[in-house]
Amino acid sequence: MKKIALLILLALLTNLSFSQEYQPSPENLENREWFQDAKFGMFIHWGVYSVLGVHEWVMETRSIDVDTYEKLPAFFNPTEFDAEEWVLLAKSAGMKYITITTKHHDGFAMFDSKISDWDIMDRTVYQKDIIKQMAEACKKHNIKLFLYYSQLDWHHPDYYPRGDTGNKSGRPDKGDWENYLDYMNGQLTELLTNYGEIGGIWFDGWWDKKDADWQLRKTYDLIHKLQPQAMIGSNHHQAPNPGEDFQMFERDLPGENKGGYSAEATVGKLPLETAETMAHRWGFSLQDKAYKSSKELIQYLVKAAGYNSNFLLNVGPMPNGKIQPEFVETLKVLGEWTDTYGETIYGTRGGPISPQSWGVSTHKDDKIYLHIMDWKTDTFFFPTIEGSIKSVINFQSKKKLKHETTSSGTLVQLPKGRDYDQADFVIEITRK
Ligand code: FHN
Repeated sequence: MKKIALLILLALLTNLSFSQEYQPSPENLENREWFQDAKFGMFIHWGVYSVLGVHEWVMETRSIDVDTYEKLPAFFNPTEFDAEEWVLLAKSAGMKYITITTKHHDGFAMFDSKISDWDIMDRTVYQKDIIKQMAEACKKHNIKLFLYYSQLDWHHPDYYPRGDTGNKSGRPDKGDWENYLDYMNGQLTELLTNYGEIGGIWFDGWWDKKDADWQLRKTYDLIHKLQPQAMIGSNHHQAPNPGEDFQMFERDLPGENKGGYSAEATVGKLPLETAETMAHRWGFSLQDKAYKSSKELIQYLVKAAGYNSNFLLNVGPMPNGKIQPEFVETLKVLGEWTDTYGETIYGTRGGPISPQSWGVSTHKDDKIYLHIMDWKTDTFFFPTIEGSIKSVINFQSKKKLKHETTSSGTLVQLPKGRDYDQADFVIEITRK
């Protein structure tokens, strides 16, 4: 009898550990490699909140209740929106993928959701599926599409018990959490069946209810079943959970905590991504003029690559469907940079020299690229690297750089009179 009980227990445990272990499919692993090679993506925060020109948190920060907020979609009529224009803008900046908000914390679906009328089709005069248009344009121009989905919902009554936010929405103090999870899984099913092959799902908002039973495994399994290649990432600001395929950081390079979100975000082994925005806010904000310069953004992209991470750069389009001219201008400069220097980041991995105060290194095959971003003299020393050095050149001019290697490293003579303010001076080292 005891033996039978033990066997049953063993069987249960084996089954449990089997079901707990997530094995990414070959397509998923391939997508992860592609993702790491891609390096640069465009993040798009767009929703009906753009009408108010404040930011995507306006419902919460201005304490707008659900009934009042429901008046907003009527004003959202982006007649100037041209998905192809956005995709081509991203492409010309050197971006290889786009991650767009399908539903932010206000719960409003920017796609045709049959299981909700809180969506673009039922509440706006515009009545065109934004995600469909983006999916088609991305496919046409060979850009992968990732879908942002907020698990946090300030509108749905069943997002209950409420979390840290969304408590001023005037919803009744009741709700069925299981119902909400079904709704979320239902919308994810729509997103994964109606828009062709997608790159992945970018979750956000878990942090609002850290102790809730999110049943992540069920949701993650559903996604991987519908689209095995789809990479799952969650901006929960923590180490990755089982079932996730990439790890993202908000306003921080992996391992740093300058943005204030990453204190608990231990860097795991999955492909990495860091998200920053072109000004300060994510969603369109009329008053936000904290535009980052093209130099800052180039250096962010390069640093991300040196940290073995992708860079997801955000724009918050205006309610008319246009991306503001300040962003377009900067993206053009980024495009000029990626045209010239793209080779030193795309397809590379971080290292072999760990990030330093002067900059970072990237490598691919027999090449190592030293990205010097802050160095004000004409001689430059780098420590010993594995293998012997065949050549050291100025990546941009392709001219050889005089250098001398000793047992501790190599001293390089940089071009006299170079521009010390250049965003990135790249030394290309070829190994034998
Ligand atoms: O609350 C959101 C915020 O609006 C924005 O979407 C960013 C993007 O990384 N993530 C959340 C905060 O962690």
